[in-house]
Amino acid sequence: MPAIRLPPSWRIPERLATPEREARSRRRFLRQTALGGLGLAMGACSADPEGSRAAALDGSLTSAAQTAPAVGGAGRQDKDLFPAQRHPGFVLDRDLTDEAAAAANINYYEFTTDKARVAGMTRGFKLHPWSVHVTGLVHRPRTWAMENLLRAFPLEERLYRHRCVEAWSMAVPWTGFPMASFIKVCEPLSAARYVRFISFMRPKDAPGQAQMAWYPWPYTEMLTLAEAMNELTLLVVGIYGHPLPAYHGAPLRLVVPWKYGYKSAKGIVQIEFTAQRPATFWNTVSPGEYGFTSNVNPSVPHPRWSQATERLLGTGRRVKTLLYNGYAAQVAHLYS
Ligand SMILES: Nc1nc2c(c(=O)[nH]1)N[C@H]1C(S)=C(S)[C@@H](COP(=O)(O)O)O[C@H]1N2
Ligand SMILES: [Mo]
Repeated sequence: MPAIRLPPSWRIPERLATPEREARSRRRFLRQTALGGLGLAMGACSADPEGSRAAALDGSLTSAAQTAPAVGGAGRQDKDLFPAQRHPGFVLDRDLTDEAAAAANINYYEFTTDKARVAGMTRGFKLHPWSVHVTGLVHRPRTWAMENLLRAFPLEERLYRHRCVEAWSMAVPWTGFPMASFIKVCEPLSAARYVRFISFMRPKDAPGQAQMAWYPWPYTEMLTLAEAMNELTLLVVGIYGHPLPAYHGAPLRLVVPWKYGYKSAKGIVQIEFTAQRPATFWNTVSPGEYGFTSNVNPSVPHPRWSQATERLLGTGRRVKTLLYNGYAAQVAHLYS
C-alpha cells in the first residue's frame, strides 16, 4: 500500500502577492537613520532573547541602518543573475519583512554580537576571491571558485519563514539553488551520513573572531544527509532580488527554514560529507541549549525562554510559532 502523502503546505492560495517593497523600505531606511544612535546590544544566541525591551524597540532602528545594504562591492560579477525567477511553490501567508528591519537585526558572531552593528562592520569585508571546498566522503571532491558555483545551477527565488532560536522571526525572499542539486553533483559515497558546513576563518578581517577567541571558530553546522537532500534546503546567494550582502552571509550561505536560524551557516568555505556526526559551533558552546537537530518546536522551551511565540521583525507583532516553522508537510516524515 502506498504511503499517504499529505499535500505540501505550500499548496495554499497565494495570498502574498506582496511584491518586494524595495523602494518603500529604502525610504523608511533613510528616515530611520535620522533616529539613529540607540545602539542596543542584545547579545545573540546566548543572551536574553526577546524580552519586552526588544519588542518596544522594534521599529526604532539604529546605527546599523546607517550602513546597510552595501550590496555590491566593486568588482561584483553576479548582478546579471538577479532577480531570479520566483518559484511558485514556495510562497508565504505573511508579508515579507522590511529589508532594512532585517539588515538592522543580524546575528553574525564573526563580526560582533551587536545585531545592529553587523551590517556596518561587514562593509569592507572582501568577498573575492572566494572558494568553496567539497571534501570528505564523495566521489567528486573539488574546489569551486565562487563565480563558477554561482553559474553552475539555475537560480530561483523562494519565500521562506526564518525563525531564530531567540524568538524573533522574519519572512525572506532568498535566491539560491537546492542543496539536493548540489549534493547530486558531489556524488556522496554510500558511507556518507552527514553534511558539515564550515564558515570562513579570518580573524584579521572579522573582529568577532579575534575578540571572542574563546568561541570554537570557525562556525560550523551540520545536517543529516536526508535533511540536506530535502527539497526545502537551499544554498543561498541572494536576498530581496539582489546578491547577498556580506552581513547576510555572502557569498554563500545555507537556509534550512524548518530549523532554528543558527543551523543556517553563513560565509561558507567548505562542505564536508562525513560518516560520523560532526561537532557544531553552538552545540559545542552550550549543548544543553542548542541541540544538533534544532527543529523549530513551540512546545519545547529553550532552557531560558519560551518558544511558543515569535516577534515578527519590523512589525511590532507577535505570532504563534508553528511546529517545524510551518513546514511539517515537507519535513515531518524525516523525524517519524
Ligand atoms: N557563520 C555564521 N553563520 C550564522 C550565524 C553566525 O553567527 N555565523 N548566526 C546564525 C543565526 S543565530 C541566525 S538567526 C542567522 C541570521 O542571519 P540572517 O539574518 O542573515 O538570516 O544566521 C545564522 N548563521
Ligand atoms: Mo539565530
